[in-house]
Amino acid sequence: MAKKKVADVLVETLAEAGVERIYGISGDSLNGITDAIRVHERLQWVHTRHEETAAFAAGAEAHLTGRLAVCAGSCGPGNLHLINGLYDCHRSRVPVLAIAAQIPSHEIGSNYFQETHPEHLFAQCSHYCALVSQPEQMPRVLEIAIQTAIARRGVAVVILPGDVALQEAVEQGPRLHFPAPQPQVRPSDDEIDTLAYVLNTSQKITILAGAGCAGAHTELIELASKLKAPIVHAMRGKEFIEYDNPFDVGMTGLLGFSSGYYAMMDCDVLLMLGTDFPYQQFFPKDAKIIQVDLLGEQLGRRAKLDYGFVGDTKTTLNVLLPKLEQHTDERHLKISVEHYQRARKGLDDLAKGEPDRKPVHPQYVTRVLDELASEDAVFTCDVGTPTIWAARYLTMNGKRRLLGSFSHGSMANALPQALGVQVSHPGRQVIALSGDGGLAMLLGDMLSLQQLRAPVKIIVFKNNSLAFVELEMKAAGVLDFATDLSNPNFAQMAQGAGLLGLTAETPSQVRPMIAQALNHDGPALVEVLVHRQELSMPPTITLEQMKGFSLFMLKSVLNGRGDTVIDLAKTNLFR
Ligand SMILES: Cc1cc2nc3c(=O)[nH]c(=O)nc-3n(C[C@H](O)[C@H](O)[C@H](O)COP(=O)(O)OP(=O)(O)OC[C@H]3O[C@@H](n4cnc5c(N)ncnc54)[C@H](O)[C@@H]3O)c2cc1C
Ligand SMILES: Cc1ncc(C[n+]2csc(CCOP(=O)(O)OP(=O)(O)O)c2C)c(N)n1
Ligand SMILES: [Mg+2]
Repeated sequence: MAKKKVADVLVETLAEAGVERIYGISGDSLNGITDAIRVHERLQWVHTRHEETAAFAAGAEAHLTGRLAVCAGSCGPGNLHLINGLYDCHRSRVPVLAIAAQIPSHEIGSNYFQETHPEHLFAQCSHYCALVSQPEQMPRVLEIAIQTAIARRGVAVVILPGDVALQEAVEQGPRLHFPAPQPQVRPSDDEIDTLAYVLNTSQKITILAGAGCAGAHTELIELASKLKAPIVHAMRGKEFIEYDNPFDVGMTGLLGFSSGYYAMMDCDVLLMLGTDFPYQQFFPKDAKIIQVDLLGEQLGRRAKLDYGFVGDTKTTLNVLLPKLEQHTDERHLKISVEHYQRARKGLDDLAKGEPDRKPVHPQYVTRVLDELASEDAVFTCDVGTPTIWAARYLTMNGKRRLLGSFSHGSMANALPQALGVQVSHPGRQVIALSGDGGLAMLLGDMLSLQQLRAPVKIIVFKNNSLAFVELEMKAAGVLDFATDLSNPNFAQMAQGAGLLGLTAETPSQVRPMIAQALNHDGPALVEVLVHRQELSMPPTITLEQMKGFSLFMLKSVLNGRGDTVIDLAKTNLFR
């Protein structure tokens, strides 16, 4: 029998770790690996058109499954292209392994053709990055990378020169055979007693919950019920917190609801659970703040704390709940929930389509999509105004999922993330809410949908501009410039690439066309000609107030129309 090569051991080790596919683009330095995949019975090669797409796609797969996903790039420019997508994976704390192929090992250091130094390049977007320079290191280095990506939830990179991949292996297969550890992380008994005491002796408690509450919905609702506390959520928590939740008062932050803002500002105690909500100006100054997070280094990062505890949300709440007394004063909760209902109604009123009134309101498009999408649809939204529409008009239900580039904030994420979700979840309805700028940025991977038979549905918010940036420019008191987009007919381009392509110009076309796309047996794109200045900025704020501030530094929440920024800092908290 032919001796195994290092590349064979790499592929077998990945398969043994539960990896089903590798996203990437082939190249000379990757030949050993792609050839080993070719003959492997289970591992699949997913060919994208840009390595950045491969990294975003792997991150999306990992987000959905919680398990390791893998991408690869050839030496030099091939793996350099992975970087922005990997930053997104790393910031979103999803376990992703990147294989960065390297130039021939004996040329390293000679400024050889395509030479780069991935150890430096990937250092900031990974927890682990190591060069395999000898066969003896494999599979140990790969297994360390896998363990690091999973345990620290982020990116790990293995750098493998093409010639080393083709050398004879020393070890013949994976070294590690043990089930994934399932530790239970929670504060000590004394700390739980302290936490219970503080909560039992406080009134007007608000919970700020984030993505770290995934899997703890029941416990979170029970907690809010015991404390009579409104629950504000941070954006990445939306998919886990908003549904079946009578305590929901919406999101806070610029894209949030005034109700979320007030519930946080007007509390005596703020209890942060599994959140890294980044905007300091939205935290109360006088309230007592308590934070529980799985990672100790997250404590106090965003707001000054009175108490910080390390624990997994579900495990912590399970030991805390029996120690909590039932609160009975419902005033704070009632005021917050009623405020939320008013804010929600204000937004819902904007999501109407008046027949044949052009251009279409993007809120209406998103509302129709929300109504027509399946019970367990997966949505991805581009950074830009699609993030606003997704945050405000997509309804989560515990089965649906919502992904974006929420922590890294990179444009062009929606299509690549949708691709990764669709390839790894073939039966599921996957919908990308794309900006016209975002779609164009990684447009090449529209072609991958047809090639990979991935029936992703793309909804393009065609406003012929970088509209979110226009908004930021208005907020900063500068005239909009450099934001025009002269766009092609995306529907025709889609048709040319083998997708169903449709253009909706009027509100009355929106529903039938989205329905047609969702029912289409294959990839489809609907471009909707939407209002460019849907959120026209804000006559009530003076230039002087704005100057020097980015939109995100303002202590303000965009109201539904965006025609006023509610300057909450100056508003009386009376509701
Ligand atoms: C254009 C744009 C506008 C945005 N505007 C807003 C806005 O207005 N409002 C808003 O909320 N966001 C907004 N965001 C998103 C924002 O940047 C953050 O990504 C988001 O608020 C963070 O959400 P999170 O705290 O739920 O998730 P993360 O930032 O992922 O934080 C999760 C936290 O939970 C911890 N954790 C993980 N697992 C567990 C566990 N099992 N138990 C306990 N802790 C755990 C983690 O260590 C981490 O600290 C915007 C993004 C973009 C791109
Ligand atoms: C890679 C990258 N480049 C630039 C930006 C700055 N930026 C944020 S939103 C945005 C505009 C997005 O335009 P589009 O996709 O058309 O969405 P719109 O806001 O117009 O709906 C830009 C340029 C970014 N976040 N990421
Ligand atoms: Mg645009």
